[in-house]
Amino acid sequence: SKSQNRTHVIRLSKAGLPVCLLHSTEDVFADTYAEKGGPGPVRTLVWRNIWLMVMLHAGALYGVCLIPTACALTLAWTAVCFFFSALGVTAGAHRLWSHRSYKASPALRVFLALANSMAFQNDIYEWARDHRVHHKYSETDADPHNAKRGFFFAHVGWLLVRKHPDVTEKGRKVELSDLKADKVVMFQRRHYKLSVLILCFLVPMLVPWYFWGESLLVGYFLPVLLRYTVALNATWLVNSAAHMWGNRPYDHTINPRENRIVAFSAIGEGFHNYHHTFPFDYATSEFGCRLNLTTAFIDLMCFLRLACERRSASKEMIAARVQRTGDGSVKSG
Ligand code: ST9
Ligand code: ZN
Ligand code: ZN
Repeated sequence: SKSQNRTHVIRLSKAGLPVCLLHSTEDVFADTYAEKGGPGPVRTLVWRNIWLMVMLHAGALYGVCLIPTACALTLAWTAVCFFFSALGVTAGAHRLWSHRSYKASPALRVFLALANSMAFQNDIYEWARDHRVHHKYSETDADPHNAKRGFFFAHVGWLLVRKHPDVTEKGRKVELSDLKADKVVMFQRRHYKLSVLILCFLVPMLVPWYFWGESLLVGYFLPVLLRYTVALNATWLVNSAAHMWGNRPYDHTINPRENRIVAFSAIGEGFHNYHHTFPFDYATSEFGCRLNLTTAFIDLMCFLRLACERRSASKEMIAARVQRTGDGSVKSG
């Protein structure tokens, strides 16, 4: 279609290399898909997931009650675990593997895959597959966490029911060959359960017990359950809050918004109007490291020669887009 051609030209002149053609349009909104309309398919609740999510959040609340009894080092360790697992999602599954917004050395990819298992948000392959479908079919039945179905569905409800058949149908056509060719991604997928057991549960719990004599109870409820639950909700806020509240300086025709509270809690992932407009930009924002620890991390990795080829939208491209489709609001960098 016309709009896809336009996207192609932009992406090509930006990256310059035909290599990027392979998946260059996989994260760009496709206006060719029409929802079938009429009554939707039945919503099938997955009781196992509902039960696990309720238990997880109850456990996290108990973790909050245990905070006064924890060693200071355990609290610091909980924050460290939050930060590493967040990076595994933001710098890893999201900016590297879903959007290919920069290149990472094998050593960095191994680190990010380990951090990603610590985050326990589905393996990288599944996360990136769902996320490419989210960008391409945003706010339609084929969007795994379609925000048109309300805050709760976009936040966590989508993980508690069977997927809409359009998600799977459209998802099958999305280009994933780059992920299949990535040995680190496929290794993590093959050994996902074991890696989650070790990195999301055992390591965060046993480190405080072994090194400074924290109780296993506190080790389980703070750096494991509370940290995991907070990171999940921070992530989900990008799908719920940042698709509902905030301004739209880059494109007022789409739902995603600029939300600074989400940007802060999701270490840089709340500039969501910008991100859906320029999904290839490694910073997910035009304001670099502002409220954006993930961008600072990727910059540090480039400085250490562990990453390279950061892609970003040019000042001219942004200004032209703001003129053409922005809502005229003051930007929230
Ligand atoms: C979690 C993920 O929380 C969170 C992701 C959030 C994304 C945010 C994005 C925002 C931007 C980035 C911000 C980062 C901020 C980070 C901040 C950090 C502080 N395409 O799924 P199944 C096929 S996970 C193509 O079982 P059901 C495929 O063949 C939390 N095909 O469907 C598949 O088989 P396989 C923990 C697809 O039965 C088969 O269908 N995890 C696609 O409908 C069956 O798939 C959980 O809670 C597709 N898109 O079940 C688990 N999808 O995979 C939750 C499916 O083998 N998940 N297929 O190839 C489940 O239990 C199930 O998926 C279900 C649906 C019940 C939800
Ligand atoms: Zn989104
Ligand atoms: Zn994205």
